[in-house]
Amino acid sequence: MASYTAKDITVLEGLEPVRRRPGMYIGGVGSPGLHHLVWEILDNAVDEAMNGHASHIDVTLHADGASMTIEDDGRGIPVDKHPATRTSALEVIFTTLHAGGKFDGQSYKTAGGLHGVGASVVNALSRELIATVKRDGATWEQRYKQGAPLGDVKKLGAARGTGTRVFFRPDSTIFPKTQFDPAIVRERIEVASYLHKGLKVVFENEGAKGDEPRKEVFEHHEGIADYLKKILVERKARAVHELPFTVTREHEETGLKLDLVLQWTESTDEHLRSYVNGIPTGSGGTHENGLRGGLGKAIRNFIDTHSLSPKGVTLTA
Ligand code: 28F
Repeated sequence: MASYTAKDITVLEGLEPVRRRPGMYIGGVGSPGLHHLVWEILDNAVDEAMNGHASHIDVTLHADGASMTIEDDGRGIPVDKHPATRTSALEVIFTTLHAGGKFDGQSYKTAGGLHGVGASVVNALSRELIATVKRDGATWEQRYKQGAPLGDVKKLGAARGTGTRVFFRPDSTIFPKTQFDPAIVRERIEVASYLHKGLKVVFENEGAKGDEPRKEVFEHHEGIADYLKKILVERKARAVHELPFTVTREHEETGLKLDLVLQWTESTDEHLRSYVNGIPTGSGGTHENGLRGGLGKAIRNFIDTHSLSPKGVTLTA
């Protein structure tokens, strides 16, 4: 037990607890819980992009309004069989609850969790889920019902490229309402596309909720600088300088990346947003407070040198 520490433990268990007490895993079975399923799958695709392996994500809300397909052009979830369990990695990811800290001695950790971890929760709470992987020159597929595989991983035929696609239909025996809200999905995709510079997300609403079918492309090459511009327009805050202040740094020791944009405006109020790996870190946390503390001097200096004292500043980070 010498090298065995609590943080290395990976507990793998079946999905029954998820169906028995869904609220423990997705917060509840109302609208936020239903949309949580989308965020779990979308986050896995975004993680694959953040790790530098994918650049394009397609999100489709199907015409019935109660099923979705999310696809990335990443490496594709491995389909080979684990020698010890004789089960494919794909099946393990979709049918096993990952309660631990490491996976197979290799860490796939991101701030949002372990790579692929939420997929089994989505599967458990779906009446139908189809995982399709393009990898090693072929297309592979496995289908599930309420989290249980309907068969083995099947090789469907030759394929070009790589990637992962997940179709799922939430289970109406779990969720009283299974209709997704296109506006909620759209907003989440839009923010993700600003936070992850260069990521391209195409959102297709096939016509759910009686909407006209439409496709929207979200891609921002200037990342949070573009987000800041949009926020200024929304808040009707007029800029006092054209270009935002930007800080883009990578920490030498840890490789952690910092991305910061600041804009002074004529508005009297201050506005600050912060994220860690795409997840909002609200007021009162160390990320915002640390930034505020360090920025205080910079702000006072800017105000003094530009004689802006009667007016406020808008800070967006
Ligand atoms: C539409 C949702 O879930 N995309 C994902 C990957 C890629 C890898 C991966 C995911 C491997 C063994 C844990 C590929 N090649 N989109 C997604 N793309 N998960 S989820 O790996 C998971 C680990 O078990 C991947 C090499 N390493 C990782």
